[in-house]
Amino acid sequence: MYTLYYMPGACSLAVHVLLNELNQEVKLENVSVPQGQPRSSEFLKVNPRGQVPVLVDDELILREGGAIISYLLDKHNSPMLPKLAQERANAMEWLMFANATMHPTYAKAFFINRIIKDEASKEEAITAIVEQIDKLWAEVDEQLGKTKYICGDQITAADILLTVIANWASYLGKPVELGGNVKRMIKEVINRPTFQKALTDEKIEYKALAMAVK
Ligand SMILES: N[C@@H](CCC(=O)N[C@@H](CS)C(=O)NCC(=O)O)C(=O)O
Repeated sequence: MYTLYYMPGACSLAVHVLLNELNQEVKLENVSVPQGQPRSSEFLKVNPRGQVPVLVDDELILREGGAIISYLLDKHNSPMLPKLAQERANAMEWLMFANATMHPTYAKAFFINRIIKDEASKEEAITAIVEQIDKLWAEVDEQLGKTKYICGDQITAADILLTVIANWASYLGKPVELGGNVKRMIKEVINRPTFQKALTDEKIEYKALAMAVK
């Protein structure tokens, strides 16, 4: 059985949903702590960076979301990560866009919210970051104007991760612009029983659609 170290609603939620999609049993380890408190020494032994997701599969410990997602989808032969070179490259590009471009842009805002105490400076920085986030979602919206899911008719891991990230709007303190195509894709994804089960198990609400402007 897999073990997934997670924090409710974090990027680890995408791995949780994918494990459900793959019909895999998982032992869930919630490692969240109140803000400012250190993570448990037990978890820091598994990941000294203190970040989620971490997936344990027997002897194998994986600590990067992109590696975990591609490992699971390959191992279980899932169409959520295509095999053919060009289709796979396209799916990987969008997965990396979600994980290495969209995700860190939100992370900048969370960092600033935590670190900067001066309200005016904080406001200025967060406004600039939300402008960047809006531009990234506009790119996603344009792509979804051409295809049902980000890579075509087949849902891929990038759709799941983007849907998870969109729900972080509640931590920004400012509304994000989500276009109509993005909202349509998100509705499809959150209506999947695998997504609903993960939300219930992590005890979180999906608020991104209600909070979005545009
Ligand atoms: N590069 C890592 C980043 C993971 C990451 O930033 N995880 C966030 C949650 S979405 C986290 O654990 N944040 C808590 C922290 O950095 O202390 C990955 O893609 O897995």
